[in-house]
Amino acid sequence: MANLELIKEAVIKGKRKDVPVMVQTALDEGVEPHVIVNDYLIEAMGEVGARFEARKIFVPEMMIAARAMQAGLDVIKPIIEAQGTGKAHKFGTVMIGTVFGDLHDIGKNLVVLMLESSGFEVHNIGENVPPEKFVDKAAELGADVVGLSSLLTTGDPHVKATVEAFRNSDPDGKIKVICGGAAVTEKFAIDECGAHGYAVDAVAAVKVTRDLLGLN
Ligand code: B1M
Repeated sequence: MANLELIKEAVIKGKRKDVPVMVQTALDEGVEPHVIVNDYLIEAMGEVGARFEARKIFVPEMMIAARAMQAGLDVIKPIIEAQGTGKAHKFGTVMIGTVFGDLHDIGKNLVVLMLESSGFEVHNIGENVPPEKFVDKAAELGADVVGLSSLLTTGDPHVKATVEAFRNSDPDGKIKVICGGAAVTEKFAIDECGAHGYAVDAVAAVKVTRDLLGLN
């Protein structure tokens, strides 16, 4: 039986070649993909963050760990996609990006994956996205829901400015705006920025999206 703790350790140490092999072994042994993602890959990044904060590791090690995590996720992605509802393009169109000044993409990409496999048409507009690009792209794509991801507390003003830009361009609130990411709280997103929704993780992002579109 695979020792799943070793996957976590391998991500923390940035073993990009070993992680996919270990993840595949765990899958072959019947471990559920969401267990590997939530309990080991995401946990590993939490530990990486803690070590960075404690100045035990620095940006290069954090980057190497992120690549190892991504390599593990790449093994799991097709399985989660295949488990999807197969009803893409029927539930609604979601557009998602990481706010201006922020280059973190792993969590956002997980949210994209979960939404896609839950039957939404999802447009990932990338990272470091300024408010005006959010607004213009949402109009161009005919988005029903827009997701903002923010990992840096320095991104707070950009989250606020982006939500505000939607309130100005769409005063009736036809486009629902959801915020998430480690830097955002429900209070900040909804009470202080005026977003329609907040989601703590990728699973919650699907639930909140469904709620806002009246699908639950
Ligand atoms: Co950075 N980083 N980082 N980083 N990084 C954090 C976020 C940090 C908390 C680390 C720490 O100090 N403990 C800290 C922010 C502190 C703060 O603002 N309070 C930090 C910092 C400071 C920085 C730099 C400024 C470091 C520097 O240069 N001195 C720099 C900023 C660069 C920039 O963006 N301009 C930087 C750079 C980097 C790397 C490039 C090295 C790398 C990112 C690689 C990449 O994304 N491709 C990196 C990493 C890996 C991290 C940590 C360790 C891990 C992030 C991650 O991928 N987590 C992170 C520490 C941490 O989070 N514990 C840290 C796993 C991922 C699955 O979780 O992204 O939280 P997360 O996503 C979750 C939820 O948040 C949620 O669902 C996801 C799945 O459950 N979610 C949403 C996310 N978006 C959502 C959207 C939604 C709904 C839910 O709706 C729309």
